[in-house]
Amino acid sequence: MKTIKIEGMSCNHCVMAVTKALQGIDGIENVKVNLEKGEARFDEKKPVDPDIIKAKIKKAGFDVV
Ligand SMILES: [Cu+2]
Repeated sequence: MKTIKIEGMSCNHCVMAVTKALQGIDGIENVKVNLEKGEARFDEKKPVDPDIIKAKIKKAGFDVV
């Protein structure tokens, strides 16, 4: 399980957007986004480039910190 910190989430709509963005990345599964903690947890079934994750999150309108 991997954990990343995400900035800019303020409601469940944001949580859904981040969840979808992460689920759309090849190799990532079991995505769980925590609004209160401002973080996302997921499993990598194969190594995923952190830059790809950052780019996807950014495209959804949020920042990985
Ligand atoms: Cu929101």
